[in-house]
Amino acid sequence: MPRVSCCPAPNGLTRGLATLCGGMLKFYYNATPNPTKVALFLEEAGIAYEPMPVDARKGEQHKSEYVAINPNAKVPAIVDGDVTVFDSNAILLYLAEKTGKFLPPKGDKARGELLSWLMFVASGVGPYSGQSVHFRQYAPEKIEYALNRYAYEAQRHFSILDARLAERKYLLGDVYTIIDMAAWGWARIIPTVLGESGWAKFPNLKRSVDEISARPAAQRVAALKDTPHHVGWIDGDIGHGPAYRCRDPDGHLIELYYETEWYQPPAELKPALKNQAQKYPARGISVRRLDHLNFFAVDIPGARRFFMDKLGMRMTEQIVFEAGEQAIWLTCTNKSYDLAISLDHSGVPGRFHHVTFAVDSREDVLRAADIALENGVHIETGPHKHAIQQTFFLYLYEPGGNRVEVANAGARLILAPDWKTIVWNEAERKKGQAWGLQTIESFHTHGTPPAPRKEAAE
Ligand SMILES: N[C@@H](CCC(=O)N[C@@H](CS)C(=O)NCC(=O)O)C(=O)O
Repeated sequence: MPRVSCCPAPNGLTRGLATLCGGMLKFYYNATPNPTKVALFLEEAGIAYEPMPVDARKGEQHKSEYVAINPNAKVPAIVDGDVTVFDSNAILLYLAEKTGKFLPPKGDKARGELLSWLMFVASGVGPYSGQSVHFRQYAPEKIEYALNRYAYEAQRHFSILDARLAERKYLLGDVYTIIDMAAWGWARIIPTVLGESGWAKFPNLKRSVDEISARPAAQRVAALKDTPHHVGWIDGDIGHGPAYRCRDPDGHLIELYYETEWYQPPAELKPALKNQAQKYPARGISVRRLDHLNFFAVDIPGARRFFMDKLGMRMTEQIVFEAGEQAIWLTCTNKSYDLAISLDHSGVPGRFHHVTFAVDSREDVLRAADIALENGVHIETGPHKHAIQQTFFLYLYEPGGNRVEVANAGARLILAPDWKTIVWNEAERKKGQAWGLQTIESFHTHGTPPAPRKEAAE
């Protein structure tokens, strides 16, 4: 099972859950053949990209913002920094040359062959297959001449690919290249292009399509089509190796990864006992661990289903009012919660609520409040004891406006595999926190980034 990046590391290292933005290659696509071959390349090459769905059924390809990217008003297109590339085969060539991946080994013969087959797919396989689908499925009247003409030409082009693959593993020989990806984009829908018996005459092409479709990258491409959560892979980031990115229903960007860089303390922070991450600094208050994250969400049931059904987390506590679910506490370890999600009353999706650092004792939380007071750090509420999960808490705003919680390391262990979610109702919540402190109003509205209208009234 991959690590969800909201799991705190046992050595106290933050495997921070990244809410990231900006700078990434933008991929404009829908689930049709030309964008799909580019999606395959992006996945095969492990290029991080931001999926930018273009709904052609709603005519989004004709919007002026998109036509500024692709004057041909079709998908796919990419925006890579200040470079914009449209037309699927041009994109494949651009990305292959940029990354040096999925091209034949250097040499004139291979280079010439690459260009010939790429143009063959671009000018023959794609357009004839596309027109065959158009006249079979979309033309308002069935025109026999057009049906036969395009089916015949599509079939003739596929038979040239099939004959080539009878003698070699891939279209250029032993090496898997962008030509195989370009051909795969169309060949995988042969039954749509030629009808149910379409595969009968192309056993070699079928072998190639099946082999490519079984590659993990092609399966991730299928996921792009099948779920709105999929984002893609990145090679790695500070402290961790390759990560799979997806979005929860509110739009928070989530990373899943396994390989972790373990913290090595510098010489002056080496602990006396090696089963401790670093020396106790004996200054201010010391953080024991990154305890949990709290997101705001406008759709709590959607968030619950995503984190439980898709990522396998368990729900230990929950607030449910007559009006619906208000908050959930989820775990992916044995600690009673790693992630909490609260209803955002501002109605703005995808916001951050707080991050919690756990300290050793309740006394440390009181000391943190004194230090905040002395240093002009805004105390939102607390110290007090939570009713839910029972930790001793203090909420502060760091200078950037993000809420930070300092809490004692009081989250309990959930060892029962059949733990039953504790559900709190409205009357119970009206009693306030454990010792009666009412939950402060800003707790339901203050998040980052700010929600302009609601927070102005705060
Ligand atoms: N030569 C272009 C053709 C692109 C193309 O025809 N895309 C289709 C989807 S596969 C499309 O955008 N169709 C919507 C439309 O025609 O309005 C390429 O290879 O990228």
